Amino acid sequence: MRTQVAIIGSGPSGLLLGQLLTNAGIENVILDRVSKDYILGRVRAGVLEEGMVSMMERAGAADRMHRDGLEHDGFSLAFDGRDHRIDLFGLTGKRVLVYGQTEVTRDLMDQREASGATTIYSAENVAPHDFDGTNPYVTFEREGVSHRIDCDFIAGCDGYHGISRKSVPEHSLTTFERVYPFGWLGILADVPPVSHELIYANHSRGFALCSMRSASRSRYYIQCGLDEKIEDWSDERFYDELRRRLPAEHAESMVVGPSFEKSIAPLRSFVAEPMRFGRLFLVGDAAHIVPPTGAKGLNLATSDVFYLFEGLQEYFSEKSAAAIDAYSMRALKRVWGAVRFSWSMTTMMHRFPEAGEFDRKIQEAELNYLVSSKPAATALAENYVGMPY
Ligand code: RFL
Ligand code: PHB
Repeated sequence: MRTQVAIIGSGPSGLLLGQLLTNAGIENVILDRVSKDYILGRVRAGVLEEGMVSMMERAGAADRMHRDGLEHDGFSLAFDGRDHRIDLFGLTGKRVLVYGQTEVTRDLMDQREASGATTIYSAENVAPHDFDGTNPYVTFEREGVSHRIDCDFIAGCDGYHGISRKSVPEHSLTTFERVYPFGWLGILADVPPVSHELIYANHSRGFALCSMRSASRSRYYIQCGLDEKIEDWSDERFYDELRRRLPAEHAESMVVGPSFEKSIAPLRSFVAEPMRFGRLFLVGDAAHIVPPTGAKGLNLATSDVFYLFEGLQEYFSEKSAAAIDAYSMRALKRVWGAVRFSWSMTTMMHRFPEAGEFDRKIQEAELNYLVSSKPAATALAENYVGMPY
């Protein structure tokens, strides 16, 4: 088989890149090691920046998102027993859209199917080859048969645990990492959200986040130790702990109900540089991970796609490699901005096991500064709604 761009990974990065390429008449094949249903069963991000919303529009996959997504003008920082609202729209003129990654993925899969482009699910032993030369190719197995796809470029959209980054010789890669000493225990439940906007709570018992997927579906998280086991967290225990970390008005009015998803995610910051190796490009989580506190992971994957799509389009239509050559530098500049923001939100909102009284006082002072200074709140808000591409 031959194609112009072989895309490894059918998460949001791979699907979005694939759709933009297809719309521009550039042939591409997507390969994923798991099934479509497995991918649609994953519960991840929920907050989309305006840049991501316009990328979904460019992909032609925005109808359901506009119909069902919830526009949010602000969110709350809860500490000292009360809410402090960050007026995103008032401070920046921009909003965010609350719409789950699962739905983004479903919309992009539907659009891809409608446009007739090829996706190969349940592909085993996917491997990129010869990307340092001019004739790269990808091999994989399916139902015991080996296959080869020759291509002009390979896009590694296969997430943090994928094969693309691991195929790059170690000496060509520099990595930067911070692992946080806690995780997030999250649940999904069909109960109305405790508030119409998101609440990020800093509490002496640990961080909590009240988010949502719709007016009748809530997504709640609490900071937990890395040694916690899901089996030990009944819904009752989870809600009790969540309520203790929220201002009284929310704790009292919270509607509880059975969860249908419960998982623990560790928190880390990670960047691999550069993001291009000859004819292989790393995109999204394959190149970088941010802790979810700033809601940036999915949005960052999208800006990578934007820069790479521009590069590939310029290459195929104008035979110019200038934008491809600039891909890594342009993407990494925005990546580090989001890594810094996510790290600072994480540091400001969580209880660190090793933190002493001094650190706690600094955290309090920082939160008080944020909610009493318009320039400080604006800096937070402009990062939250997303820096321009
Ligand atoms: P994805 O979504 O991980 O998709 C990668 C795809 O590649 C496939 N794959 C392979 N295919 C072929 N061969 C291989 N060897 C392969 N290895 C992997 C996988 O099956 C998968 O389908 O990466 P992508 O597209 O770059 O998208 C990035 C986003 O998914 C990610 O940034 C966010 O979801 C991060 N994230 C969150 N971000 C937020 O903004 N808010 C959140 O609340 C939030 N929660 C999360 C998260 C990420 C999580 N992960 C990665 C474990 C919660 C979790 C649990
Ligand atoms: C979510 O809804 O899953 C979500 C929202 C905001 C975050 C992280 C996760 O910062």
